[in-house]
Amino acid sequence: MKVFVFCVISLYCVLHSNGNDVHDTHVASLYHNQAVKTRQGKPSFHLRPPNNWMNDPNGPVYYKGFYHLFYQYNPKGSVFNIKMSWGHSVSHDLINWIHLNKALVPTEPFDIKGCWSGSVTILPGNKPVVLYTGINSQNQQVQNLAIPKNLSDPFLKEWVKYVGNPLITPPKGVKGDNFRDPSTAWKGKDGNWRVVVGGLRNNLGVAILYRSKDFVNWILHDDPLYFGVDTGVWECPDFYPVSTNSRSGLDNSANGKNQKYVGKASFRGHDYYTLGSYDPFKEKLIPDGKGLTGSSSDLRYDYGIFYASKTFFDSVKKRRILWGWIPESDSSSDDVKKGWAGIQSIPRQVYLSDTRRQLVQWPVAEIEKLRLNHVSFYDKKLKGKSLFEVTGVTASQVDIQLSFNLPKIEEVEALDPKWDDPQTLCTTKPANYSGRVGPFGLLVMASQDLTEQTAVFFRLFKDNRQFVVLMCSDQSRSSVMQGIDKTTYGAFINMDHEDEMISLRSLVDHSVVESFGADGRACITARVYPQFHENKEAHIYVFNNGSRDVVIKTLDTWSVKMGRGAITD
Ligand code: DQQ
Repeated sequence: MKVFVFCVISLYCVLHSNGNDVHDTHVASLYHNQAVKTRQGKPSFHLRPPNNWMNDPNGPVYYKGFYHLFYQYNPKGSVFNIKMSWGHSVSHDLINWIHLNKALVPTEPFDIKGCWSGSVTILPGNKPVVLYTGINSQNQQVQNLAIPKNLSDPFLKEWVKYVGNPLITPPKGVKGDNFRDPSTAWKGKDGNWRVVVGGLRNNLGVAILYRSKDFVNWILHDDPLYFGVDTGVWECPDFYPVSTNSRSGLDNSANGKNQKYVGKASFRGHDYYTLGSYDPFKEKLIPDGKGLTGSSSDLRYDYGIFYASKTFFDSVKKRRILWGWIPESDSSSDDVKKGWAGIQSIPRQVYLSDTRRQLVQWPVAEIEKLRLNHVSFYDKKLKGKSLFEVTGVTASQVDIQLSFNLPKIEEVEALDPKWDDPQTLCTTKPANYSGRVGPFGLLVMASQDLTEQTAVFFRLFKDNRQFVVLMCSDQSRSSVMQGIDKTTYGAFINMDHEDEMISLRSLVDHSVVESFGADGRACITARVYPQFHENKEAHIYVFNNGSRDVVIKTLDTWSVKMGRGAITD
């Protein structure tokens, strides 16, 4: 019976027993009829393997009808171990997943101590290849190549490591344990491939550039493509063009007129990016601002818990999609008890904002296929110091979207110039700290008596005649349990003069709360583990703890059903 349940739920057996029929309608209806209840904390529509530890997304790519996501995976348990493998899942719609066998495991002297993060590049003739970091027998980080065994297999189940590995070893000035995570490669006008590898060189965080004619022989470029001072080692660099006049994505090798570039690096627990222009002659990303410094003024993909992300160009739907690792914030011993740790974010479409000063992120439209039970209303006044419950949806698996009218700027408090760190401001002014306009927003994963609650909210300020919105995710009361990281997160959102309202969307999936402020101009992801949820259903409230009334312009919410391939008990 257990084996049967595992087969139905993971789809593993569907794939391995009846000729890869992933569109099997019978199995699909089994999924769709499942109750939305799962064990406490276990997400239902976020991707993770059936069990064990997962971290970074690796090599996302579209190939012959399927999206592939590889990921850092410890097959031996639910805690990190350097001897990582590449887990592998495929999907025809980014939402319903099939979990496959591991794609790469440590076997050779050039990766015997671990197959670490890397990327996929599609070579001419639609040939995907993997560049990944191997931890070699001397504990050095080296860059390796792997190719699919059978290009006619749309699942790309088997991968062959190149016999000439490693292709790249740590250059001068880079220690063997500070050199990793090759990016997707791009081709310059000269026909040569380029790739960046993260590292630390002479105390600078660096995206180290290599060039190659044949993808096998790589030549170091002396200067990094971009770098950061006082940031520590860079992990998982990502470099790609974005269109300046459309939301469509661009191929990594695109080099037309209307584009800017994104240079991203993961360090000190966050994913920072800069926008800029790319000088292909000097091989330099020239940042629009100060570049990457790791300070609170840097742009971040997500101001909560989200790391080691990677993007890819979806050549079918012409969009760029971002994945990030969302770690747990409970303890390692909890993870051992649970038997799993780490999930992937909902894939997010990324594009340049109209101001061209930042990126905007929005959950891929496919997630809307999982929506059930629409509840909505419009133009509702929410008096100061009041709240109401949103009913009619399953509050632990919910997609909730609302917008608030902005008041007259005269009504708003001035932002003190000393308040330059949004996370500190959210921590000192949490959800129960009343202001003039705000805090207002959502209480999610809340117990009925509100003893446990996660607050995602806005607080409005002005800087001269311009609105500055503080967006917060306050986990301080998310659980009565101890041993959980309940850090509060915050971000500033610069509003445009024309803005008349501010929107908030939260995707709540048991222990995950992914929130998108101002149509995706700021994102905050949190993990929460309320105790009540072991036995009772969650509640969701809209609240206003400011002294002034606010007006909810629109509220739309849906229960979210389980994605096919989601893991339950
Ligand atoms: N995780 C991988 C490394 C990478 C780090 C190891 C980032 O390749 O630098 O699992 O989370």
